[in-house]
Amino acid sequence: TDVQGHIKFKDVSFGYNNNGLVVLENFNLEIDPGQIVAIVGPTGAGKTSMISMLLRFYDPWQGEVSLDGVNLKDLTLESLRSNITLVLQDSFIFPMSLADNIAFANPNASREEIIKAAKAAQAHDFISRLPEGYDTIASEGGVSLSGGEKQRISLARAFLRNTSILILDEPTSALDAQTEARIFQSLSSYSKGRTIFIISHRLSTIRHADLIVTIKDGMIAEKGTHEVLVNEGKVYAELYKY
Ligand code: M5T
Ligand code: MG
Repeated sequence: TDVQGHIKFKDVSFGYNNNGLVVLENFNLEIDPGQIVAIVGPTGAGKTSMISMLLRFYDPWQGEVSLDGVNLKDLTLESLRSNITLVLQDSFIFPMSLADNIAFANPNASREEIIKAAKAAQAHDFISRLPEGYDTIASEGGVSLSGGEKQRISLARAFLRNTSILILDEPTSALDAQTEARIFQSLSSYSKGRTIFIISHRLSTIRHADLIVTIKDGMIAEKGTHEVLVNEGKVYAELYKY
């Protein structure tokens, strides 16, 4: 069940039931496949909430989210989630070899494919420097990895999973700016025929995204390329100053 990756939020209103507060209101966004879309906004703006609806961790109070023209509610969770890969800030590393960690969702992947994914995630160099390389056992009695190394392992895992939709929610927060920029370059070639969402507070990283969307007060404040938004001098331009 391969999907194109055409995503649409239509008149979505959403909040969490614990406090009744509205997080997103009249939220409208349409994304074509093949785009790298950066989601930007102050902390608490609703960025993670928005992508949580794509995986149906939560459903909208009103309006609908659709994939290739089909309301997400009309898809099985299994088919939806088999087409979406989500990488979060806190990466999960299993107590097994680094190769098996990267191939966790693709147990039949070849060593070549694993290395290719690791290279794209800027993980290949540090893995190669370990005495046991890709056969190094992570954590629980094995080697313990730094936060940034863990993030790169989970990015490699995500690249290898090879789904039409990839969502990165601050997955590079522990990396230096240069490594993050290199990963963004890999993303550009990886993005062909896919839809990629990237949430990052480091705006230098996402300035080359095809589309930058800023969220403020539960709504889309503006969208466009870096150049356009800087010139508009509103939310994005303000965030970009710091
Ligand atoms: C948006 C509230 C949160 C904030 C707003 C996850 C979660 C969030 N909230 C809840 O009430 N319950 C929850 O389970 O919703 O939060 P967000 O979508 O997490 O914001 P963000 O991703 O833009 O912020 P950040 O800090 O990751 O940049 O009012 O309290
Ligand atoms: Mg968040």
